[in-house]
Amino acid sequence: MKKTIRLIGVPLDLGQAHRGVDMGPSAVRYAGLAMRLRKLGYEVEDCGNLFVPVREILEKERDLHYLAAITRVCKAAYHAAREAVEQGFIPVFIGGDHSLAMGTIGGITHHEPAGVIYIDAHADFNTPKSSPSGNIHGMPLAHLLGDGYSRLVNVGRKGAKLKVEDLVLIGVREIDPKERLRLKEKGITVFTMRDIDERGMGNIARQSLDFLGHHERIHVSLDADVLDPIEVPGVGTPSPGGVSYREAQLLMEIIADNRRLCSLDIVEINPILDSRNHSAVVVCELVASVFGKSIL
Ligand code: 6HN
Ligand code: MN
Ligand code: MN
Ligand code: MN
Repeated sequence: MKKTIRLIGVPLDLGQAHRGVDMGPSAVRYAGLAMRLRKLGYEVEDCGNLFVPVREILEKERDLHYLAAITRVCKAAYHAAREAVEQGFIPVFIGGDHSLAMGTIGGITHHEPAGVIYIDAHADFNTPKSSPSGNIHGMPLAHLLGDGYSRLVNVGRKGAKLKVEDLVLIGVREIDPKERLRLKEKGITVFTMRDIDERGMGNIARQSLDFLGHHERIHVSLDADVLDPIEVPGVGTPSPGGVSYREAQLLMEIIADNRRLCSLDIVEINPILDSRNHSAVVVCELVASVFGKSIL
């Protein structure tokens, strides 16, 4: 018996500057994610969306980068993740911007540690001090490792949720100057686009899974902007020179074969910047692959 997948929408757009990522959950549902997964033999339960306040009513929080509201949403995501794990579900969080990962990854690791494969054009390793933008979606990994706003570091439970050896980044090609220093100082494992170009996605995928070999459970956090914006234009922070659709498929297939996936975030899809919901459709195909779709 395959486990049941639980879909949880998180229409959060407060971690960055553009409206539209809050529509990610609708775009992904409209692209047919639940049906796609049922066809693979899973039971799928859609829990609807977590509550996220609309940006227009938070005018006063803008200069504070919506810290209080993001903290509340991350707390709700933490509890949803924790509960899904306790009840034996595989939670799939549909964002929303990447700040939600501070909640989901915290909740997934509430009882037991897990390995995290973070797939993103960006390193999301800024602190409020190192960030040139102040946007909180550029900061989730820093907070998960214990640095940044104390409120966000302590979401769900006190302190860091991940250790350096629990995390690999794949697909990175855009890092801010102080963020780069922080990554090096902490010794974070980063596979950049150059690594993928030189050694091929297959090797990078297998090395990442080996690096996390001490974990029984793997959480995947998939930022749609890792894909090349020519193929996936519907993202708020596009970065040229990204992963091709085929490379992303291979990565998903290798993760699926490895059979340790316990939970997933899909984030940063912005249907306003897309055409005909293409980006959400592409991401749904990748999700199907990470859940075991095979060509033959
Ligand atoms: N994302 N490094 C930039 C910043 O503003 O901190 C971009 C972050 C993008 C974050 O795409 O999830
Ligand atoms: Mn990201
Ligand atoms: Mn990104
Ligand atoms: Mn600021």
